[in-house]
Amino acid sequence: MKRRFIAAAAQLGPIARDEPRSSAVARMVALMREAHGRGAEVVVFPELALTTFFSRWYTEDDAEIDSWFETEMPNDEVQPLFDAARDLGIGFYLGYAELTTEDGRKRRFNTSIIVDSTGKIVGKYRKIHLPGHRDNEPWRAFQHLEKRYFEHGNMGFPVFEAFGGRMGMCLCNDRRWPETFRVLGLRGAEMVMLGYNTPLHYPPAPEHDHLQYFHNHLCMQGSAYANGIWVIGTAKAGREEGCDLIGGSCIIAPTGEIVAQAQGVGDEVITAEVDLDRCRELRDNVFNFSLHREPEDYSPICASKDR
Ligand code: CDT
Repeated sequence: MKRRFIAAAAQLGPIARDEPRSSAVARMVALMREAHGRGAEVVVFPELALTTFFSRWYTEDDAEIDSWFETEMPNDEVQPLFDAARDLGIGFYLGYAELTTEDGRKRRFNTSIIVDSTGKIVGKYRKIHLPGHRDNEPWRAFQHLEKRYFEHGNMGFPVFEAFGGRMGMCLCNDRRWPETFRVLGLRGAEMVMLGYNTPLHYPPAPEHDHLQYFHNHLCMQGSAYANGIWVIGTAKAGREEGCDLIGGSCIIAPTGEIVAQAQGVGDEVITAEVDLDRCRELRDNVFNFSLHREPEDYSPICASKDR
């Protein structure tokens, strides 16, 4: 595939608690068709794009938790998205909740995949920075129980050859951590795709609520620039089960400039022309890692913490 192509972010508006996956998938297929109509060859969907953001509710009921997860990918309900991708010849990134058996036990991950234009899964990532808390905290207007419902991702930050270049992935809270992008950048990523579900209200520090859109773009733009990579960030947005999620889906050039941005908080496609060779503008110059990085002075970054 050529290194210059049109990419899309396909923002989703809210998904209701009782909305079936088939409906979310039909919405995504419609967005994929629109993106394809605008010439896009890659489309990025949000984090946990098949269901409502269930981490806002506390439950101890294992069966209820499992009901939010996928045991296979693709499965019957998601297959239409893979079929559309193959028919249109378009690749995509998708976030979903993954239930699997590994090391002889049941495991749950917040996962994303890259699917190529033939409908084949060519990359997988499991979220590393899980925000929020483990136990019920009734003082909050809503819970954020990712630490309860998901395990820490066990795949590191891999980079995959796809779409004519080197692709990295991350998920939501990962984007706030410069380390995410630096590891991907060191591995040669030229584009990082990510989906997010970010409430407008942050219960532990509500004085930052008015900064949610700013912080969203700040971290992605800064990391795009500091690593010379394209970033596509896609929201699930709008008022979902009484909880407002930010929009602001965007495509960011390696210079840190936003080159396309969603205008609303509903289902919306944005597109931009991406030239992967533009990464060189940064990576051959101000962020030439082999010439200018000083890792000997960065050792605290890699010191381990008590888990
Ligand atoms: N999904 C996700 O990671 N959301 C977090 C919310 C803030 S932390 C409770 C985020 O970083 O956007």
